[in-house]
Amino acid sequence: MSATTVSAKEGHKPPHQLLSKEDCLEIFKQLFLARYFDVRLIKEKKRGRLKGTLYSSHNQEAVIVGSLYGLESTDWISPIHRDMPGFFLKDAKFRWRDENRIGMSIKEVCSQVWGRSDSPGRARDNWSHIGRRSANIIHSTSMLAGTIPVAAGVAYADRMKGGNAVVVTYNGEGSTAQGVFHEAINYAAVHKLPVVTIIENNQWAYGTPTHLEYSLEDFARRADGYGIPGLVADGQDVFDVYDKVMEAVSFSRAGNGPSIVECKTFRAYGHGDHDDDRAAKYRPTQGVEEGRKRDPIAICRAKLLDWGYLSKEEAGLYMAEGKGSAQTTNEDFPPEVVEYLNEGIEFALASPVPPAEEGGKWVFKEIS
Ligand SMILES: Cc1ncc(C[n+]2csc(CCOP(=O)(O)OP(=O)(O)O)c2C)c(N)n1
Ligand SMILES: [Mg+2]
Repeated sequence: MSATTVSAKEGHKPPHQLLSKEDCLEIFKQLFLARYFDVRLIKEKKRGRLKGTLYSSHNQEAVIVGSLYGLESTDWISPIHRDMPGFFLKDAKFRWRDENRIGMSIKEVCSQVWGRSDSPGRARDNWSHIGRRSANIIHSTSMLAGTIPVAAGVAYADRMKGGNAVVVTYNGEGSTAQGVFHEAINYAAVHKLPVVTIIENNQWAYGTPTHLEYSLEDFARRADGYGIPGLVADGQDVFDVYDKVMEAVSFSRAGNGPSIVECKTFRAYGHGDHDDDRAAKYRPTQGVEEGRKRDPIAICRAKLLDWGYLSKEEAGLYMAEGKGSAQTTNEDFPPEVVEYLNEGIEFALASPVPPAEEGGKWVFKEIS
């Protein structure tokens, strides 16, 4: 088996060709949902209803949607700061509102973002610092690459219990320079653990461009040092992400061990919204325009048109691509997308902010 080839079978069909028309349309809608989450939260902050830093996944939605869509409910994920929609898109296929699905609801995610009492973090923190065992979501931390060793442990435990779960971890390309990235993947490789490490190569780690992060073109080549497959996906094409992640997941599920999938994408805005103005200065305008050009919603729409899954009229109904938060309106998104997020935001706004004197509660073990 070559380090780059997971499935080398002759005549092997790309996994997306086995998706139904309904699946493809659901994937398209999920791209809108992920984008809407982003632009709407920025609007909420601008109108003064939300505080805290927002880490935009604008233009990176195909990585999140395409990697999650083919997973089993029992699989585990570890989203981080760039992957907020992943928390509510896990196991969401055709059942966004189903309370029995294994993932988080939009209400949980919104109340976390708003830092309210009913959130998983009970207002002790906000944004992505959540996770839950029963949701098969590994708790996100601020320590880059810090969830990969946890993922290896989760995979090991599941295997000992006779399970067949695969654990998918999400990491920016910058985090691959961390020592723990190497240690954890090496451990997973040696023990043949079913851990798929996604590298979201959005070309920037805060203010550092990729050529100052790594001396090779493809971060997927990091895999060569561990003797595991390293695949490269077009991170703007949700179906290519789906194909590469599904190949990696099948490889792991069959007992062959871990792999890396690099998804090439582009960070459309600043590192967080606090960095938007600065990023406009440290990044060349032409490069930013170039990087934003290949919008994942537009690329998916063109494919669905080509495959006959959308008529021209249907394809033109919602045009969210290429627009920043200030340019979009609710009419650019399917109504069910707007309704779903509205439910989350209303829940968050109705949830109380805890009194300040409760701040230390649940932080340390209570000894009575
Ligand atoms: C170990 C560690 N070092 C530094 C930081 C500060 N930090 C947070 S995000 C970030 C950039 C991450 O870049 P990348 O991994 O490419 O992810 P992206 O934000 O581009 O999605 C840095 C330096 C951190 N959280 N953890
Ligand atoms: Mg990055």
